[in-house]
Parts: sequence; structure tokens; C-alpha cells
Amino acid sequence: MSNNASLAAIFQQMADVNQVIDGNRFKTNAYQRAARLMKDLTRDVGEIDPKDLAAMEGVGKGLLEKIGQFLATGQVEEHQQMIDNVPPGVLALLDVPGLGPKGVAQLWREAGIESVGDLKGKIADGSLAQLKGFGKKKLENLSKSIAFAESAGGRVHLGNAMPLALAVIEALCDLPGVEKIDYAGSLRRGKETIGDIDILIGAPGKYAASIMEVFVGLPFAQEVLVQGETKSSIRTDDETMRIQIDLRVVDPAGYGAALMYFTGSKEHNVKLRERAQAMGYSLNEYALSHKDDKSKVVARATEQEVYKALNLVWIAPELREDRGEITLGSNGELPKLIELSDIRADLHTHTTASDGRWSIEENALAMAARGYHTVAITDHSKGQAQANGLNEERLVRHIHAVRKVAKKLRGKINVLAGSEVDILADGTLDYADELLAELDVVVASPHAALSQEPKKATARLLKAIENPYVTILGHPTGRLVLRREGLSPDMDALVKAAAARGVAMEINANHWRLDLRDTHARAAIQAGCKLAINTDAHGPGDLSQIPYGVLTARRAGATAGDVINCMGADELQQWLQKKVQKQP
Ligand code: DGT
Ligand code: CA
Ligand code: CA
Ligand code: ZN
Repeated sequence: MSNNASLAAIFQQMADVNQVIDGNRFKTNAYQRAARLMKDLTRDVGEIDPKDLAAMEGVGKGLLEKIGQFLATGQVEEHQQMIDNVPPGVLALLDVPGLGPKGVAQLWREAGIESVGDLKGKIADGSLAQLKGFGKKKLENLSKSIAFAESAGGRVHLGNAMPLALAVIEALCDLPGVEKIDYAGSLRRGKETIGDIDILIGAPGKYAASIMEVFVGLPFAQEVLVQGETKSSIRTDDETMRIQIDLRVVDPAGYGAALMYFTGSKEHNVKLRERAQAMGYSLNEYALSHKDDKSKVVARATEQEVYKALNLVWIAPELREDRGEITLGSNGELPKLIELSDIRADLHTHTTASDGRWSIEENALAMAARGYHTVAITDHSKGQAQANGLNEERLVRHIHAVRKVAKKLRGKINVLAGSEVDILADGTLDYADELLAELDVVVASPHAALSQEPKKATARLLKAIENPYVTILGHPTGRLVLRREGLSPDMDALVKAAAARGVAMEINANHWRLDLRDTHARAAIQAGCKLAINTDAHGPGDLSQIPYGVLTARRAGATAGDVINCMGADELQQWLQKKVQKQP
């Protein structure tokens, strides 16, 4: 995209978002004018002398500044701030043809719809029938346009691919002949983005054709790319995305070798094949066998057997990225990775006090129902005006409200009073220390100024880590998967400081964030820094995000011992208190 087109798109989105959040009408108009202006330029804005630009009709100081920011950093700061205050799924709703900002706002406010997936679901189950302005015809048309929206190919979020893969497995697992079924590929490795979904079935050959027949006839198979005996591929447009799904049917006797091969990564497979060669074996998708006589099979039924025959312990799929896991596996030094069931607490959650969709009590009861012993209520601070962030006075009242619920639910779940306090651009926090001292948990997060240069970002985040009241550094880079790069601080310096100060680094489990990412979390563990895995839940639906955080932690090699959410209730209390006692 040219600079002009990029800037036009940015200003248009600002206009749209401003309408969604019911912002000032004059501002909307100004953004729209700016978008038009960019589109109408006859030369690339980067080529135009700023003086000439300033002289143009409708170009004011604010616009010049934004253009300057974009040309210098590729981003417009105010734009970044705005989109951070709207759930990413709501932004995607703006891309649905036939649904303007007003419609998006109405669906969001009145029907709680936060993503195209939500919208599809609610159209399907008829729950929008009563919504004013959304008649039958309109809903039908929306359904159709959703099907064509976001058909842009490319990679999709882990959190979008996973439910789809599970639905495919659900649809196929009980068919005649299906003995084994798994998703493989990057999905099984828990990568943050997925190129295509790979499903593997172990079934006797005589069933393969009928299994394939069902697969290509699945309701979400929008397009059949290949239909064969052992491999078929379809393309789907489920959940706002267009993604290919490969299905392979293999002999159950060789299921382990096939699952290993199709799980990858390619780099891991290559290393294993070299190892097999050196041992006088040959390894492929069918079996581990003798190099000179492939009919002499050494192992193939299960992954465990194949790894064992290679003198390795079984290596968890999340570690199969050729990042040293084979050496660790041959020395018996692989970590015992954290599991979903190890998570016992959520320490970053929102309520209706700021921009959440549930009360303190609803939130806490949902967490208790998951079997958690502790939840921290961490609503936004005052700087997050668009997220209805709490000023000092409101926070003090909110703390009282949380304490009241905590008392009521004592014995069921520990409800902690916290805040997700903004880390301002210079690293100062959005509340004074005296107020932070009143809280049990302080999650400090960057939300704005996310296009800052790395040096500034490092200094900013270090300053937050140094604050004696900060317990957790929340989504430290502010990146959004496939949408926004976020900050690029010196992560080694951050995790070192965090380890020294007893600050936990968050893996925000929301699939839009997964921030820290796997490699950063790995650096944190190596520095001896604790991790926190939190949902950042704004409502009940967000609890389903936690597996993505756990997968990311597993890719980092995290054990339960590395993650504060896995501590017992008392241990966690002590850890939080120790943090407080360390204060000068
Ligand atoms: P993706 O789909 O881009 O997110 O990544 P993957 O890892 O799922 O890659 P995909 O779908 O192309 O292939 C699935 C697995 O099959 C891959 O992880 C390893 C295996 N595989 C595919 N092609 C090759 C190959 O040429 N050599 C080897 N050794 N393995 C391969
Ligand atoms: Ca794949
Ligand atoms: Ca594939
Ligand atoms: Zn946040």
C-alpha cells in the first residue's frame, strides 16, 4: 500500500471507531476529511514538501503531526490508542460489508456482540430477532457478507483455528473405522498463527473413502480443493476466516510415525531424521525402520515408541521447533511442562466498573466455578478514558466494592482488589504510589504510545518494573497478533530487572495478544523471572482464552513452578505479600 492509501485507511478507521464509541461528531468528520484528503493526493505524501503540505486546504497542525508520525514510524499514535480501546473483534465487525459503525455500536452495546463469530452465532440462533433495525432480510444479507468478509487468505489466529479444528474432529471422530484422530501441524505445536489445519485419522484403508466423503461434505467446506483416498483438502470460511484444512487417513498401525511427521516442525523432523540416519535407521511418515531394509520396522505405532527407539524421551509438540529440545530430550533434561489444569488463579480481569461486561460478583463466581482459588479484579486506570477507566475517587469506591464481594464469597474464592494501571509513555504510572499501596495486585500495562522507539520503550517499562507496588507487567509489548507490532523493548534487560524486583511478566492469554510471546517468555524463565498467565477477561466468554496462554507458556518451556497462577492459595498470598514487604 502506498503511504497515501495506508494513511487514508488509518483515518477512515479512526472515523469509524470514533462513531462506534460514540465520540464527538466533529472529530468523526475531521477524520473522514483527512481520509479523503489522503486519497485525493496526486503525489505520495512522503514526497511532498511539508511546507507545501501545510499550505493545502484542510491540512492543520494536528494532521501534519499525524502524517509525520506515520512517515517516521509507520503508525499514528492516536490511532493506536483508539483501536486499543475497542475489542479487536469489534474492529473486524467494521469490515463486514453492510454493517456501518452505527450498526456495530448497536450490536456491541445492545447485544454484547464483540466479534464476527458472535454475530454469526446470534444470527443463527435467532437471538437478534428482537433487535431494532435488524429485520430478517438485513440479517440474511449480513450472513452472506460475513461469508465473504476477511477472505484474505494468509495465516489465522491460533484462537480462531483451534475451535474450527475441534469442530472437524467432533464431526469425524465417531465415523466407522476411525480409531485415532488428532490435529497435527502448527496447531498441535500451539503456534500463535496457523497457516493451515492438519487433521490426522488412523483408520483401516477400507474406511478411508467414506471418511473423505463425509469430510468434503462438512457444512463449512466452502470449497473442495482435493479429494483423494489418503489426503483431502477443503477450504472453509468459518469464524471470519478462510483457511485450508488438510485431512490424512493413515494405517492405525503406523499412526505414531505419521502423527510425528505431520506435527512437525519441519526443522524438528529434519533433526530427527539425521539422528535416525546416524543410528543406522531411516525415518519417514510411515515408520522408523532399518536403513538398508525398510521392511524391517523398528517403531511406528505410537510417538512414544518412535522417540524411545531414537533414545529420546517423548518430546511435547510445543517444544518441537528445533530450539534445543532434542539435546535436552537425549539427556533426559526436558522440563515437565505446565498444563491447563495447573492454573488456579486469574490475576488480570475487568468488570463493568471499567469496560468489562460482568459485575465483580459474576466474575468471581465464574472463576470459582472453574475451580480457581483466587481472582484479582483489575479494572482500567483513569488514562484509559475510552475504556471508562477509574479516576482516583472511583478506584477507592471500587476497592470497597471488591472487599465487600470478597467478604461475601469468603470460603468460595479469594477476591483481590487490583488495578490494571496504565504505564504512561514516560514510564510513570497512572496512579500515585499511595493509592497503589492500597491494592493487593497491581498489573501495570502499556496501552498507548506503542510505536515508541525501542530505547524509550525499554526505559519506560524498566521504570514500571522498578515501581515497588507493581506485581505484574501486563501484556508488556502491547502487540496484537497479525495486526500491530507493539513495543520492541530490550527483553533481556526487562526480564533481568523483573527477576530482581520480584515482578511477574504476563503472558496475556487472549489470542489477539499472546504477549509475552513464546520466545520472550522463554527469556523470562531463563532469567529466573516468574510468569503470570491471565485471561484479561472482560466477560464470561473470555475464559475460553486461557488454553492459548498455556500453549504459549509450554512453547517457552514453562513448568507450573514458573507461573504464579499455579501456586496454591496461601503460597500466592505469601508471594504477593512478600512483594509488598520488599517496598522501601
Ligand atoms: P503452518 O501450516 O504453516 O502453520 O505450519 P505447519 O507446521 O502446520 O506446516 P504444514 O501444514 O505445511 O505441514 C505440516 C507438517 O508436515 C509440518 O509441520 C512438517 C510436515 N512436513 C510438511 N512438509 C514437509 C517437508 O517437506 N519435510 C518435512 N520433513 N516435513 C514436512
Ligand atoms: Ca499446517
Ligand atoms: Ca498442511
Ligand atoms: Zn490491558
